[in-house]
Amino acid sequence: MHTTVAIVGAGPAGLLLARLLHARGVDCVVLESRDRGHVERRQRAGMLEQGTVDALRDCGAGARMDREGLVHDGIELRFDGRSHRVDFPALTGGRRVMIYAQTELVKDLIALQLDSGPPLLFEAPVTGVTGVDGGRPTVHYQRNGEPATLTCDYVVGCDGYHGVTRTALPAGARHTFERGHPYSWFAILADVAPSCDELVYAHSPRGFALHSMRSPRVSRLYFQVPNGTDPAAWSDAEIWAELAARLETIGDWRLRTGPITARAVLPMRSSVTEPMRHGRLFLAGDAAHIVPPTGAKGLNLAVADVVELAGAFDRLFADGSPESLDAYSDTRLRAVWRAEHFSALMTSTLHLAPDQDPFTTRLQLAQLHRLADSPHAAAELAANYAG
Ligand code: RFL
Ligand code: PHB
Repeated sequence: MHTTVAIVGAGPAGLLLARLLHARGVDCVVLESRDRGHVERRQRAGMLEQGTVDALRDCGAGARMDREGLVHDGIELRFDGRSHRVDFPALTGGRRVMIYAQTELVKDLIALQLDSGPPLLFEAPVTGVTGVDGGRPTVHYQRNGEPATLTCDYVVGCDGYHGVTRTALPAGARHTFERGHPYSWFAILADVAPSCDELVYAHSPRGFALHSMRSPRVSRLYFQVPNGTDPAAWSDAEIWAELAARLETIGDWRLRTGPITARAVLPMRSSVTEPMRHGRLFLAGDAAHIVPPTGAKGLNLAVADVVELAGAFDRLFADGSPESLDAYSDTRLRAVWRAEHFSALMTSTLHLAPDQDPFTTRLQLAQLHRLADSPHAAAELAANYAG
């Protein structure tokens, strides 16, 4: 088999890139290691920036998102007995965000792809990529347990943090910058109407909590826990009590509770691999960078990478200009590091480290009061969050 662009991984980055290339008449093939059901059920992100929403609409994948997604105009910060709303449209000249689950976005993109898109092969794990320094790279993968190959002009690694394409960058040409965090997120999905209209980010003496949602009937909540926490060790009642203790810190606001349908403990990681290109191999999304979820940037960065890449391929194939493709890594790394900076700031402002001293807690509260009292500081947060 031969194609122009081989895409490794059918997460949001790989699926959207395939759509964008297909719309521009560029031939591609997507290889995904897992089966369709697994990819469609993986619970992950939920907050889409305006730019992500626009990209999905532009490629014809926005119809269900526009019907079922929840448009939000702000977030609430809760700290020190105080509540402060950050109003995105007012602070950013009209930008808004959309709550629409990554699972649903992935289902929409897969349906489009199988209906009218270029080939998408499930259960086709890629084992390696060779020849990216030469003119014709080869992607090695497994099909029904047998080795198979796909030759191509370019390879795009959209295979996430645990993928294999990153290792095709020679060790001497690749640098990965990484930081761990001393806490994880306990994540739950619950069949209960959200207790708030917009997302609530809470700094509390017991640690961070976030109230998000998936629909008018399904809530998504997170709270920080020590690394290594076993999600099965908490009863449903204990989970709700902990969330209530962290979120019910203002007035008579009460947390609604209901049946918990999914739970997981997610370790947090910050990681950037440079460069995002080597020869004919490009990296996009989590394959190149991971951010802690506090700033809700992971999925949005993955989408922005492939929008940039699709435009750059278009300029190469349509009028022979390689400049945008050559600039891809530098262009995206600047945006990636800005997002790492924002995510690190949100994370360190809202979470309590295991051995945190009271001075640091006072500094966090000073930062949060400043966000609430200074329109300038709030505008900076809004611009970063809404994208
Ligand atoms: P994905 O979604 O990880 O997709 C990568 C795809 O590549 C496949 N793959 C391979 N395919 C073929 N051959 C191989 N050798 C392969 N190895 C892997 C995988 O099966 C998969 O289908 O990366 P992508 O497309 O870059 O999308 C990025 C987003 O998924 C990610 O940034 C966000 O979901 C991050 N993230 C969150 N971000 C938020 O903004 N808010 C969240 O609440 C949030 N929760 C999460 C998350 C990421 C998580 N991971 C990666 C563990 C929760 C989790 C659990
Ligand atoms: C989510 O809805 O899953 C979500 C929202 C905002 C975040 C992280 C996760 O910062």
